[in-house]
Amino acid sequence: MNVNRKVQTLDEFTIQQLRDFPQATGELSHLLRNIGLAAKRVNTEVNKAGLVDILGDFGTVNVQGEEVKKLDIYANDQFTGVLKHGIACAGIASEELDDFVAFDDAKSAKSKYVCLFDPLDGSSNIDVNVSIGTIFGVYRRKTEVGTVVTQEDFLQPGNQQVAAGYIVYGSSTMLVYATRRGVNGFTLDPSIGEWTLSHPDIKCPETGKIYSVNHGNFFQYEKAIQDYIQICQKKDKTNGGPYTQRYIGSMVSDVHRNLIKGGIFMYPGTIDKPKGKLRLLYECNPFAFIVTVAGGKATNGKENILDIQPTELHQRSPMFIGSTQMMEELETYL
Ligand code: P6P
Repeated sequence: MNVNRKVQTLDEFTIQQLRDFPQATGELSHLLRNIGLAAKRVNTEVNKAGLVDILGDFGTVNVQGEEVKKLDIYANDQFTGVLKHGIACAGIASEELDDFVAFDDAKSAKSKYVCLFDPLDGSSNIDVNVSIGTIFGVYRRKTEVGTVVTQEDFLQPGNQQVAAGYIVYGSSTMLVYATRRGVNGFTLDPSIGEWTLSHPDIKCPETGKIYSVNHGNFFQYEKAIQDYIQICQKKDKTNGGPYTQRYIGSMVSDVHRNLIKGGIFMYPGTIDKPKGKLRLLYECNPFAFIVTVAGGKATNGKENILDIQPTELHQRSPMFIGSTQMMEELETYL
C-alpha cells in the first residue's frame, strides 16, 4: 500500500534514522525531539513578544497568573526543563547561566550526552521584530555514565560534537540540525504543530556573493580584515562579483541565510575586544559543526574553530564562517 508520506515530521525522521542505524540506542533522537518540543513553546512566546505589553509586561503576572519572564530567561528555562525531565541528557551549560547545571537525579546521571546552548540569541532584536534564534550543541560526556557530570564534560573542542543545530524564529520558524550524517532543516507547520522536513540534506554552496560583517567596527579591525572587506566591495562581474553586504545583527539569521545561499559571515576581534563578541561554546562551535558538515569552513582567523580546546565556559572567539572558496580567499589575507 502506498502510504502518502508527503512530508516527514521530526519525530518520523529521527525514528527513521533509528531504523537505518539499529545499533543506535535512541537517546540522541530522544534528545533532539526534546529540543524540538522546547522550541515550539519558545516559538509561541516569541511570536507574541510584541503583545507582552497587552498581556502584562515582563516581571508582572499574566492572565494565567504566571509571572511574565524576560524571553531569554523563559527560553533558558524551557530548554533546561525538557532536557532535565528527559532521559537523554546528564547536564547542560547555557549562555544565560554563569555555571553548568548537572542533572543529578539517578536517571539523568545515566545519560551519555550533555547539551550546551544559547537559548535566545539576539534577544535585543525582539523589540524591533527582527528574527532571533536558539543555538545548541550536543556532546558525549567524558566522565563515567552514572556519575554526576563535571566541568570537563562541557569544555570539549567543537569537533567532539555528536550533533548541533539552531532554531530561527523568523518569517517561518525553522529547526536545522546536523549530525555527522548530514544537515537537515525542518519548518514548523502551525496547522499540525509539527516540525516538517522542508530542507533535506542541506549543502553550503562552495562560493557565494554575500558578505556579512558589522561595518561600524571597520576601523577597529586589523588591516588584513579591512583589506579583505575592501576587496569584497570592489568585486564586479570580472572577478566573481558583484558581492552584496547583508548583516541582520542576529547571528542565527545571518549564518542561516549564508548556509542556504552561500556567503561569508565575519565577527572579527577588534582593538577593544581582541577575542570578538561571540561565545565559543554556545555560538561558534555549533555553527562551525553545522557549516562544516554542510561543506563549508569556520575559523577564528588562525585555526579551525572546531579544534580549539576551550578553557572557560564563556570564552569568546573571533569567528569567520561560510562558503569554502570565500573562506580560502579570506585566508590569503589573514
Ligand atoms: P553587533 C546578537 O547580540 C549577537 O550575539 C549575534 O547574534 C550577532 O551576530 C551579533 O551579536 C551582533 O553584534 O556587535 O554587530 O551588534
